[in-house]
Amino acid sequence: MVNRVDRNLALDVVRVTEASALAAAHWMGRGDEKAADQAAVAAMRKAIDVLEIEGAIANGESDDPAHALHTGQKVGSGHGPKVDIVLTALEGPTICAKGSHNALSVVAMTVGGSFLKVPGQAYMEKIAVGAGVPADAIDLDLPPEETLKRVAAAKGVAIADLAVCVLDRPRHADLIGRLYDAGARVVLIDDGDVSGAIAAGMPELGIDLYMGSGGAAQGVLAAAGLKCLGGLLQCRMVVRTDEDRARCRRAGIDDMRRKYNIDDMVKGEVMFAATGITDGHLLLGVRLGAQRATSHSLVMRSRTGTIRTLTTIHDFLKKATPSPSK
Ligand code: VTB
Repeated sequence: MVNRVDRNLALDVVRVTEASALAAAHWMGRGDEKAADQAAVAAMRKAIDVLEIEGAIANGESDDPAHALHTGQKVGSGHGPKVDIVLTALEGPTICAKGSHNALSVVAMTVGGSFLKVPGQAYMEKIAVGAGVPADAIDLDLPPEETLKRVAAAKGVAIADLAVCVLDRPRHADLIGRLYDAGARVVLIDDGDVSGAIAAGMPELGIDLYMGSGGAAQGVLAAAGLKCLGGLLQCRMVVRTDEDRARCRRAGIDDMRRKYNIDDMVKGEVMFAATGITDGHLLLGVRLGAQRATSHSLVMRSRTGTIRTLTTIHDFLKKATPSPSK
């Protein structure tokens, strides 16, 4: 029974990420992050409520109960299986506003499992790699040079052949310098570390590892994607202030130094769907035309390991999507 439910749902879920991606795409390159985000959130909420599920958002877009996709929000028709959900209607509002790379819409669901609850506005240290690397190569307490050595050995390549994706932030200056000194290549991204981390799980994308700190909710989304891909990810909360500590406690996290592996963040089988908004490592963005648009999505299930890539043509004459000009 559960099998059939998650089989059918996986393809329903991609309609949700398509809807939010299309809505955000109308705001791509318009310099207005807020409008892009609001459009994506409204479209995602509308589309997700059509699903025949009794859904609850484990990590939403906000902790504010007034937000349409807040943590704890019930979504779906209310009839159907109980489903735990993590999502982001627009991962990378700044990228979308600037017309830059790696903006995505993402939804992951589990029927009968659960996701690690993390506070909003929180950060996690992260390290991700694809399948085929032994689990002990990935440990946040290892120096980056040692991680590179272990991953290169597992892949049968030299460190110079490895490409490491890192968010381009001043806080990563030391890490980036050490990666260069060790001989690795560094692929710097402006935002969008869900895309960067999951790309490390897909060998053909030219990213071997993801390293650095980024949004905590994005860490759980990446865990869902990498679980489907058989990759490895380790995350740990970044706790610098008393307020960080209090936020973690409110989310139910008491051990601030705990290192979370994928199965600690995503319990049970998961379905994952993502649609590209702007071009990125993982997916092409939406192509908007006058009467139609093309979107590119990834749909995956951890139970079967099936990875589907979907190119969808949307006909605006038959099905309207919200646009800023209308
Ligand atoms: C990253 C990035 C996201 O937040 O997680 C980032 O991948 C982390 O925060 O797209 P900082 O920008 O403060 O470094 C996002 O940019 C989402 O806002």
